[in-house]
Amino acid sequence: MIRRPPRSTLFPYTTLFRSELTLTTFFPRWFIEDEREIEEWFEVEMPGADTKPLFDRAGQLGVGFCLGYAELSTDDDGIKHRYNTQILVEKDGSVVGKYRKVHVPGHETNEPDRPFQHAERYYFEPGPDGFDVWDAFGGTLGMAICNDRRWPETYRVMGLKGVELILIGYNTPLHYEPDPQQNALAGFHNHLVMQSGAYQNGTFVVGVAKGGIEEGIDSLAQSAIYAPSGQIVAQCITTGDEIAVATLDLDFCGYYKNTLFDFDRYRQPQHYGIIAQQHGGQE
Ligand code: ING
Repeated sequence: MIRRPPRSTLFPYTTLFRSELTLTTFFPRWFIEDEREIEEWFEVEMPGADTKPLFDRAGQLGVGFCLGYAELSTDDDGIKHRYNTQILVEKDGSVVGKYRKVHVPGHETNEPDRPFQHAERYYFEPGPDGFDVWDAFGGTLGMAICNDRRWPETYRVMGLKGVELILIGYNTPLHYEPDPQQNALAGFHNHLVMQSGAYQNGTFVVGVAKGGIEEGIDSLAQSAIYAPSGQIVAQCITTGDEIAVATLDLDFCGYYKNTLFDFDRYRQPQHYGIIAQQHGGQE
Protein backbone atom coordinates (compact mmCIF):
# COMPACT_ATOMS: atom_id res chain seq x y z
CA MET A 1 0.00 0.00 0.00
CA ILE A 2 1.50 3.35 -1.01
CA ARG A 3 1.38 5.57 2.05
CA ARG A 4 0.99 9.26 1.25
CA PRO A 5 3.34 11.53 3.24
CA PRO A 6 1.77 12.86 6.46
CA ARG A 7 -0.18 15.94 5.41
CA SER A 8 0.57 17.79 8.60
CA THR A 9 4.07 18.35 7.22
CA LEU A 10 2.79 19.21 3.74
CA PHE A 11 -0.22 21.39 4.45
CA PRO A 12 0.22 23.46 7.58
CA TYR A 13 -3.14 25.26 7.65
CA THR A 14 -4.17 27.82 10.21
CA THR A 15 -7.90 28.09 10.49
CA LEU A 16 -10.20 30.10 12.69
CA PHE A 17 -13.61 28.77 13.62
CA ARG A 18 -16.43 30.82 15.13
CA SER A 19 -19.82 29.74 16.35
CA GLU A 20 -23.50 29.54 15.38
CA LEU A 21 -25.13 32.92 14.52
CA THR A 22 -21.72 34.55 14.97
CA LEU A 23 -22.77 37.85 13.38
CA THR A 24 -25.81 38.55 15.57
CA THR A 25 -27.15 37.90 19.00
CA PHE A 26 -29.00 34.59 19.38
CA PHE A 27 -32.28 36.31 18.42
CA PRO A 28 -34.47 33.15 18.64
CA ARG A 29 -34.51 33.89 22.37
CA TRP A 30 -37.00 36.66 21.46
CA PHE A 31 -40.35 36.30 19.68
CA ILE A 32 -40.44 39.02 16.98
CA GLU A 33 -43.62 39.37 14.87
CA ASP A 34 -42.64 42.17 12.48
CA GLU A 35 -41.27 40.55 9.25
CA ARG A 36 -39.08 43.54 8.43
CA GLU A 37 -37.52 43.50 11.89
CA ILE A 38 -36.92 39.74 11.61
CA GLU A 39 -35.21 40.10 8.23
CA GLU A 40 -32.79 42.63 9.69
CA TRP A 41 -31.09 39.70 11.46
CA PHE A 42 -30.48 37.87 8.16
CA GLU A 43 -27.71 38.10 5.54
CA VAL A 44 -28.89 38.08 1.92
CA GLU A 45 -25.39 37.50 0.57
CA MET A 46 -22.15 36.09 2.03
CA PRO A 47 -19.77 37.76 1.73
CA GLY A 48 -21.77 40.98 1.70
CA ALA A 49 -20.68 44.58 2.12
CA ASP A 50 -20.25 44.20 5.90
CA THR A 51 -18.41 40.85 5.75
CA LYS A 52 -16.25 41.26 2.61
CA PRO A 53 -13.42 42.88 4.62
CA LEU A 54 -13.26 39.71 6.75
CA PHE A 55 -12.88 37.50 3.68
CA ASP A 56 -10.27 39.83 2.18
CA ARG A 57 -8.25 39.91 5.42
CA ALA A 58 -8.38 36.12 5.70
CA GLY A 59 -6.97 35.86 2.20
CA GLN A 60 -4.16 38.32 3.00
CA LEU A 61 -3.28 36.39 6.17
CA GLY A 62 -3.66 32.97 4.56
CA VAL A 63 -6.09 31.92 7.30
CA GLY A 64 -9.16 29.86 6.44
CA PHE A 65 -12.25 30.25 8.62
CA CYS A 66 -15.76 29.01 9.32
CA LEU A 67 -18.61 31.05 10.78
CA GLY A 68 -22.34 30.81 11.37
CA TYR A 69 -25.01 33.33 10.38
CA ALA A 70 -28.72 33.71 9.62
CA GLU A 71 -29.24 33.30 5.86
CA LEU A 72 -32.16 34.75 3.86
CA SER A 73 -32.24 32.95 0.53
CA THR A 74 -34.70 33.58 -2.35
CA ASP A 75 -35.30 30.61 -4.64
CA ASP A 76 -35.91 30.61 -8.42
CA ASP A 77 -39.65 31.03 -7.80
CA GLY A 78 -39.00 34.14 -5.74
CA ILE A 79 -39.90 32.37 -2.49
CA LYS A 80 -37.89 33.46 0.57
CA HIS A 81 -36.28 30.83 2.79
CA ARG A 82 -34.65 31.43 6.19
CA TYR A 83 -31.82 29.10 7.24
CA ASN A 84 -29.44 28.80 10.18
CA THR A 85 -26.26 28.58 8.11
CA GLN A 86 -22.52 28.03 8.46
CA ILE A 87 -19.94 28.90 5.77
CA LEU A 88 -16.49 27.39 5.17
CA VAL A 89 -13.82 29.71 3.69
CA GLU A 90 -10.40 28.61 2.37
CA LYS A 91 -7.14 30.32 3.29
CA ASP A 92 -7.27 32.38 0.06
CA GLY A 93 -10.64 33.84 1.14
CA SER A 94 -12.68 31.76 -1.34
CA VAL A 95 -15.96 30.13 -0.26
CA VAL A 96 -15.58 26.33 -0.08
CA GLY A 97 -19.10 25.40 0.98
CA LYS A 98 -22.23 26.29 2.91
CA TYR A 99 -24.21 24.15 5.38
CA ARG A 100 -27.80 24.79 6.50
CA LYS A 101 -28.83 23.37 9.88
CA VAL A 102 -30.88 20.18 9.48
CA HIS A 103 -32.06 19.53 13.06
CA VAL A 104 -33.95 22.68 14.16
CA PRO A 105 -34.84 22.51 17.89
CA GLY A 106 -37.11 24.59 20.07
CA HIS A 107 -40.66 25.73 19.26
CA GLU A 108 -42.68 27.23 16.35
CA THR A 109 -44.97 29.68 18.17
CA ASN A 110 -44.68 32.25 20.94
CA GLU A 111 -44.45 30.66 24.39
CA PRO A 112 -44.60 33.73 26.68
CA ASP A 113 -44.55 31.63 29.89
CA ARG A 114 -40.93 30.62 29.20
CA PRO A 115 -38.23 32.68 30.94
CA PHE A 116 -36.87 33.21 27.39
CA GLN A 117 -37.83 31.79 23.99
CA HIS A 118 -36.00 29.17 21.94
CA ALA A 119 -38.12 29.77 18.83
CA GLU A 120 -35.70 28.46 16.22
CA ARG A 121 -38.52 26.58 14.46
CA TYR A 122 -40.38 29.89 14.03
CA TYR A 123 -37.38 31.60 12.40
CA PHE A 124 -35.65 28.81 10.44
CA GLU A 125 -36.55 26.04 8.00
CA PRO A 126 -34.60 22.76 8.20
CA GLY A 127 -31.73 22.77 5.73
CA PRO A 128 -32.71 21.01 2.45
CA ASP A 129 -29.19 19.92 1.51
CA GLY A 130 -28.37 17.33 4.20
CA PHE A 131 -24.79 16.79 5.35
CA ASP A 132 -22.03 17.26 2.77
CA VAL A 133 -18.24 17.15 2.95
CA TRP A 134 -15.66 19.28 1.10
CA ASP A 135 -11.97 19.12 0.23
CA ALA A 136 -10.45 22.00 2.18
CA PHE A 137 -7.53 22.85 4.49
CA GLY A 138 -5.68 19.78 3.18
CA GLY A 139 -8.39 17.34 4.26
CA THR A 140 -12.04 16.29 4.00
CA LEU A 141 -14.18 18.64 6.08
CA GLY A 142 -17.82 18.66 7.15
CA MET A 143 -20.05 21.02 9.11
CA ALA A 144 -22.95 20.80 11.53
CA ILE A 145 -24.73 23.33 13.76
CA CYS A 146 -25.61 23.07 17.43
CA ASN A 147 -28.57 20.65 17.85
CA ASP A 148 -27.22 18.61 14.89
CA ARG A 149 -24.38 17.50 17.20
CA ARG A 150 -26.84 15.57 19.40
CA TRP A 151 -27.99 13.28 16.57
CA PRO A 152 -25.72 10.33 15.66
CA GLU A 153 -27.03 10.38 12.07
CA THR A 154 -25.26 13.73 11.60
CA TYR A 155 -21.81 12.21 12.10
CA ARG A 156 -22.49 8.87 10.38
CA VAL A 157 -23.65 10.44 7.10
CA MET A 158 -20.43 12.47 6.95
CA GLY A 159 -18.43 9.49 8.26
CA LEU A 160 -19.67 7.45 5.30
CA LYS A 161 -18.46 10.29 3.05
CA GLY A 162 -14.95 10.06 4.53
CA VAL A 163 -14.99 13.14 6.75
CA GLU A 164 -11.81 13.87 8.72
CA LEU A 165 -12.77 17.12 10.50
CA ILE A 166 -16.28 18.32 11.43
CA LEU A 167 -16.80 21.95 12.50
CA ILE A 168 -19.80 22.55 14.78
CA GLY A 169 -20.87 25.94 16.17
CA TYR A 170 -23.39 26.07 19.04
CA ASN A 171 -25.50 28.36 21.22
CA THR A 172 -26.73 26.25 24.12
CA PRO A 173 -28.53 28.05 26.97
CA LEU A 174 -27.75 26.54 30.36
CA HIS A 175 -31.49 26.45 31.13
CA TYR A 176 -33.56 23.86 29.21
CA GLU A 177 -37.20 24.75 29.85
CA PRO A 178 -38.77 21.39 28.75
CA ASP A 179 -36.72 19.49 31.38
CA PRO A 180 -34.63 21.68 33.75
CA GLN A 181 -33.09 18.62 35.41
CA GLN A 182 -30.94 18.40 32.28
CA ASN A 183 -29.43 21.84 33.05
CA ALA A 184 -26.72 20.40 35.32
CA LEU A 185 -25.71 17.96 32.57
CA ALA A 186 -25.27 20.55 29.78
CA GLY A 187 -21.47 20.28 29.74
CA PHE A 188 -21.49 16.48 30.08
CA HIS A 189 -23.99 16.07 27.20
CA ASN A 190 -22.00 18.52 25.07
CA HIS A 191 -18.78 16.51 25.29
CA LEU A 192 -20.60 13.15 25.27
CA VAL A 193 -22.12 13.65 21.83
CA MET A 194 -19.06 15.16 20.13
CA GLN A 195 -16.62 12.65 21.66
CA SER A 196 -18.93 9.82 20.53
CA GLY A 197 -19.43 11.28 17.06
CA ALA A 198 -15.68 11.72 16.62
CA TYR A 199 -14.77 8.23 17.88
CA GLN A 200 -17.54 6.27 16.09
CA ASN A 201 -16.65 7.87 12.74
CA GLY A 202 -12.87 8.21 13.03
CA THR A 203 -12.94 11.98 12.62
CA PHE A 204 -11.74 15.09 14.40
CA VAL A 205 -14.56 17.33 15.67
CA VAL A 206 -14.32 20.97 16.69
CA GLY A 207 -17.19 22.34 18.80
CA VAL A 208 -17.25 26.12 19.23
CA ALA A 209 -19.61 27.85 21.64
CA LYS A 210 -20.97 31.34 21.73
CA GLY A 211 -20.95 30.92 25.53
CA GLY A 212 -21.28 33.02 28.65
CA ILE A 213 -23.94 35.69 29.15
CA GLU A 214 -25.54 37.27 26.05
CA GLU A 215 -28.52 39.61 26.60
CA GLY A 216 -28.82 38.31 30.13
CA ILE A 217 -29.02 34.63 29.15
CA ASP A 218 -26.21 32.31 30.28
CA SER A 219 -25.05 29.79 27.70
CA LEU A 220 -22.69 26.84 27.78
CA ALA A 221 -19.10 27.55 26.76
CA GLN A 222 -16.57 24.64 26.88
CA SER A 223 -15.52 24.88 23.21
CA ALA A 224 -13.29 21.90 22.48
CA ILE A 225 -11.31 20.00 19.87
CA TYR A 226 -11.90 16.22 19.82
CA ALA A 227 -9.64 13.54 18.31
CA PRO A 228 -10.89 10.42 16.45
CA SER A 229 -10.00 8.56 19.67
CA GLY A 230 -12.75 10.55 21.40
CA GLN A 231 -10.18 12.34 23.55
CA ILE A 232 -10.34 16.09 24.10
CA VAL A 233 -7.24 17.59 22.42
CA ALA A 234 -7.82 21.16 23.60
CA GLN A 235 -10.64 22.94 25.45
CA CYS A 236 -11.63 26.44 26.51
CA ILE A 237 -11.99 26.69 30.30
CA THR A 238 -13.59 30.09 30.80
CA THR A 239 -16.84 31.74 29.68
CA GLY A 240 -14.95 34.70 28.25
CA ASP A 241 -13.36 35.23 24.83
CA GLU A 242 -10.84 32.41 24.52
CA ILE A 243 -8.94 30.53 21.83
CA ALA A 244 -8.28 26.77 21.88
CA VAL A 245 -5.37 25.80 19.62
CA ALA A 246 -4.24 22.39 18.37
CA THR A 247 -2.15 20.92 15.55
CA LEU A 248 -4.21 18.21 13.87
CA ASP A 249 -2.62 15.44 11.81
CA LEU A 250 -5.65 14.29 9.79
CA ASP A 251 -3.86 11.04 8.95
CA PHE A 252 -4.56 10.07 12.59
CA CYS A 253 -8.16 9.36 11.48
CA GLY A 254 -6.85 6.22 9.74
CA TYR A 255 -6.06 4.57 13.06
CA TYR A 256 -9.83 4.30 13.60
CA LYS A 257 -11.24 4.34 10.05
CA ASN A 258 -8.96 1.41 9.05
CA THR A 259 -9.44 -0.72 12.18
CA LEU A 260 -12.40 -0.74 14.60
CA PHE A 261 -14.54 1.49 12.34
CA ASP A 262 -13.62 -0.02 8.98
CA PHE A 263 -17.19 0.60 7.72
CA ASP A 264 -16.87 -1.52 4.58
CA ARG A 265 -15.70 -4.54 6.56
CA TYR A 266 -17.85 -4.38 9.70
CA ARG A 267 -21.09 -2.47 9.08
CA GLN A 268 -24.32 -4.44 8.43
CA PRO A 269 -26.58 -1.92 6.65
CA GLN A 270 -29.16 -4.61 5.82
CA HIS A 271 -30.22 -4.27 9.48
CA TYR A 272 -30.24 -0.47 9.67
CA GLY A 273 -33.08 0.43 7.25
CA ILE A 274 -35.47 1.51 10.02
CA ILE A 275 -33.15 4.41 10.88
CA ALA A 276 -33.89 6.12 7.56
CA GLN A 277 -37.42 4.83 6.98
CA GLN A 278 -39.16 5.41 10.34
CA HIS A 279 -39.66 9.00 11.59
CA GLY A 280 -40.64 8.72 15.26
CA GLY A 281 -39.99 6.16 17.97
CA GLN A 282 -42.65 3.58 18.91
CA GLU A 283 -44.09 3.29 22.45
N1 ING B 1 -29.50 24.90 20.87
C1 ING B 1 -29.75 23.78 21.56
C2 ING B 1 -28.79 22.61 21.45
O1 ING B 1 -29.14 21.54 20.97
C3 ING B 1 -31.06 23.39 23.41
C4 ING B 1 -31.14 23.39 21.90
C5 ING B 1 -31.39 24.54 24.06
C6 ING B 1 -30.57 22.28 24.06
C7 ING B 1 -31.30 24.58 25.45
C8 ING B 1 -30.48 22.32 25.44
C9 ING B 1 -30.82 23.48 26.15
O2 ING B 1 -27.69 22.78 21.96
C10 ING B 1 -29.44 25.04 19.52
N2 ING B 1 -29.21 26.29 19.10
O3 ING B 1 -29.61 24.10 18.76
